[in-house]
Amino acid sequence: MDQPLEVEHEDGIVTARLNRPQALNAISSAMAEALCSLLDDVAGRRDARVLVLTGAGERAFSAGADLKERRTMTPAELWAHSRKIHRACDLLELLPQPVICAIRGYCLGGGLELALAADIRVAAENSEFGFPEMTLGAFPGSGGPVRLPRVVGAAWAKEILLTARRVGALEARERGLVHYVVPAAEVDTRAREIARRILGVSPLGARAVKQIVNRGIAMSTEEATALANALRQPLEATKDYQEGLRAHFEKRAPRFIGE
Ligand code: CO8
Repeated sequence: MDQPLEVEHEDGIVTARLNRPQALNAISSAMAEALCSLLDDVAGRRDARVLVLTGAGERAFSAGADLKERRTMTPAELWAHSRKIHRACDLLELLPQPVICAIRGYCLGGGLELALAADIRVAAENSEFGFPEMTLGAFPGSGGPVRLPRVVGAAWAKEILLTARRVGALEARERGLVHYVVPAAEVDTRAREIARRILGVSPLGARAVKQIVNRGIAMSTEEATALANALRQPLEATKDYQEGLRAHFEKRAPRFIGE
């Protein structure tokens, strides 16, 4: 039987592919579970430098929580399923390594919540984004109303949430919801190009800067500066810092080891 999540490790890049294309990669309990255990594993791996999250097929990154499975659930099971998707989103955001989300087609509900928890989003021209939850009697429960305004600002976030309308790729880029819009056939290539650039920077620096941006945005300037200093100072005592300086003067690419 096909796995709900396909995973490949190659040269420091972990690719995780939501793999239920016949159901537009709807997030089943099994998929959410698999994603959580992968993220728990990747968080502790030094050989994993970047995660690329994508969806199988051309039609969808993910059309959100698996509504067919949810139809048969008791209220307790529904909440457990929602919590699991929320946990996957939180683990993505908190993952020490940078996360790139490669999106083709529908990116709705829980799918958009996963994408919002990533650091960089590359979208195909055919992508469509939205939160249909408001039409389902609830609201996005995995961090959508918290993360969306932090990415695009409160005014636009409210309009998208309150109207539940679907947004095309170009509008998404204009609003800063996605970083790049490219033809569908080029989405994976662009995501890998970005991943390879990240492989070229200091791994310890990348982890630290992700933390500062994620946590600093909710802090006062003073607190965020103190956090930046606390994370920055130890880097100067690392082998990678010496290697970076050496490589600069030797006019070559640095060979970082994450120490
Ligand atoms: N769950 C399960 N199966 C799905 C889902 C889904 N979310 N989305 C699509 N599918 C399945 C369809 O049932 C269909 O399967 P089948 O061929 O076996 O009937 C197949 O994927 C293809 O879908 P469609 O035939 O519907 O394709 P269309 O191109 O006609 O439409 C749409 C595409 C517009 C994306 C449409 O499928 C759709 O509206 N899907 C549901 C989108 C949605 O509402 N997602 C949000 C879910 S809620 C969520 O993610 C938050 C967590 C839960 C909170 C719940 C609050 C009540």
